Amino acid sequence: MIGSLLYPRMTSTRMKFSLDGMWKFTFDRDKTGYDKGFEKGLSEYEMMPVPGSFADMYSDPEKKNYCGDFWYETDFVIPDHDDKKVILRFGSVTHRAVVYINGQNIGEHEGGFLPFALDITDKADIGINKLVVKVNNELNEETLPCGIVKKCKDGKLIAKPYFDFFNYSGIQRSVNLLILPKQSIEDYSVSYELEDNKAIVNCDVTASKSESNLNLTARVRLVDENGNLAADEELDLTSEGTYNKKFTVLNPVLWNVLDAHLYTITISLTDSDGNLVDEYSEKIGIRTVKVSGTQILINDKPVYLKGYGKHEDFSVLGRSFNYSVAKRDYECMKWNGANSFRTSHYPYAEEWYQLADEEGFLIIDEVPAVGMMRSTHNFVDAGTGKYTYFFETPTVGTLQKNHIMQVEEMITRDKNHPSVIAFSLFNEPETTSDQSYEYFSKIFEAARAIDPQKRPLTGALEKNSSPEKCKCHKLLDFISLNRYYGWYISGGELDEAQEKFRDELDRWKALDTGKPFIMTEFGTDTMPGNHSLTGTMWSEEYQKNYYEMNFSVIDDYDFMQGEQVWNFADFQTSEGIFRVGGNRKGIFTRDREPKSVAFLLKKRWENK
Ligand code: BDP
Repeated sequence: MIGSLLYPRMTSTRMKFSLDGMWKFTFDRDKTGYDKGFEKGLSEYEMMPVPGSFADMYSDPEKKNYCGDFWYETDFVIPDHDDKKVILRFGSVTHRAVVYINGQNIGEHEGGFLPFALDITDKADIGINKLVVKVNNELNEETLPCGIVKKCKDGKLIAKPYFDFFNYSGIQRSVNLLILPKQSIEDYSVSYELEDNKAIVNCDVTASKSESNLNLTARVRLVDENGNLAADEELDLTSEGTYNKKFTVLNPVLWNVLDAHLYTITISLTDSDGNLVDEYSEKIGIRTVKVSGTQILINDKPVYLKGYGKHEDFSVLGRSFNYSVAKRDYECMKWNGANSFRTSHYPYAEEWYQLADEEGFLIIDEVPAVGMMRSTHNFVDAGTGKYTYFFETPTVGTLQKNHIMQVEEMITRDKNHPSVIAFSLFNEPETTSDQSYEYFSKIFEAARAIDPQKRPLTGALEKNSSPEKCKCHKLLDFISLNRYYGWYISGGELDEAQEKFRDELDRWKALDTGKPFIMTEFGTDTMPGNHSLTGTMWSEEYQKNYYEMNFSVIDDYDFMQGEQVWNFADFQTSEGIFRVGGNRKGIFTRDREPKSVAFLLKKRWENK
């Protein structure tokens, strides 16, 4: 059961205290933390930033690459709060956490990219409390993202991800203490239908359950950007603690691509005497998303996606959120005319979506279902036809449960963002077996059931998922292709690469799926400053020639409704013979300076 994942906000009824800062921290190589009583407090420690990814703090490779258990500790104060409830909310802890207050286990969470909130009202004291978090960053095939752990002779663990990004870990997003009314707003959702000059808004509200809930009245108010009241409605009680109302907004100012218009929504609960019990406010945007034939429609108008596959990745910060980096990234993306990105390969910090809401950016929101092929070089193996029987494993049922849980958490968290126009439920799994179809049909079913806006669902398919062999493309509302013709396939031979790319797209065309396609990944590793008149691989010229070739193909197929190049910026990966200081497919360097191809994209996207 998912608790409230509402973004932590101050309102007239809610208090929020940040617990971010320097926390005590220690590795637990031999897993003796419990013997040493760490859950009650760390007897040995250094200081570590929260939020932060511990790996990039260190000069010692053993620490940077540490895999296993590690612990954090901080003291925090709960102020006197009358009869309110106290919630501890973690933005994300990678990959799993067990939380202790004053030595007592108060909850656990699996999955490193989504928030969780624990009700600690009866488990903590007014005044000072000790908070300890045991974290584990091991990878396996039963949780997301997938990988394995190699155990060395000396007992040391080494993470072997089945994915191509560094296994950054820790308390990577903010931690907040919330003081909320006993009966509070737990969740709300909005969905829209457009008719001439009006929007029909369907609003659902869930309040925390308690006997007196029946007497509470829920209201929703919408205020536009100029401060004008656009709606003020009482919701109907539909069952204990749940409320609904469909109401009309006349002449709505729609949220649009790169033309964002937001309304402030305020949900309130009042008691039978009219006293305010709880209030929650945030910004939403009125817009619809549909797939119609081979087009993706925003507010019933076709949109062509231009942009990036990204990562949360920056020097020193690792995967932790930072407003300045996010601002810079949006500036870079706007500079070259992008309108969208995919949160490859995991849900990002919530602030990314808030900024996209403000900028009019379109997000394909991806769950961390990456590494569903047994390979530490799946980016290479994806091209070779290698098959690893991933979905034929007995433990796949456990993985599926975790996968569904994360899909539900992601959609619950992100459903009200106008920027989120689709959910991506996987990246590059083996999709050629009946088992994979069975596996994913349940995942898609769960996502369809939970999304109030019934947004399009997709998943990124690798090369082995060909038109002839892929069993899962039927599940997708639009088909996302990751293809590296001219890099992993026919690298350095762009004519041959072009032929192969066209041949594959012809075969998809012949299949007549009737659906839109998006290129969700294509790109070449490129060392900035490496120039070559003959355009050899790894040079900035090769990257340009590669994209020119790919664009010439993409432009010849009407069902192609978008291109998201791989990757926005160079990013950190596990080390290996295929990676030079990480993955170099960035259009920008890791410090966000353009490679030559960025100007090519600018020219193309500003005119497309
Ligand atoms: C694809 C993966 C992506 C990799 C990319 C690459 O989806 O995570 O980083 O290839 O090789 O297979 O650059």
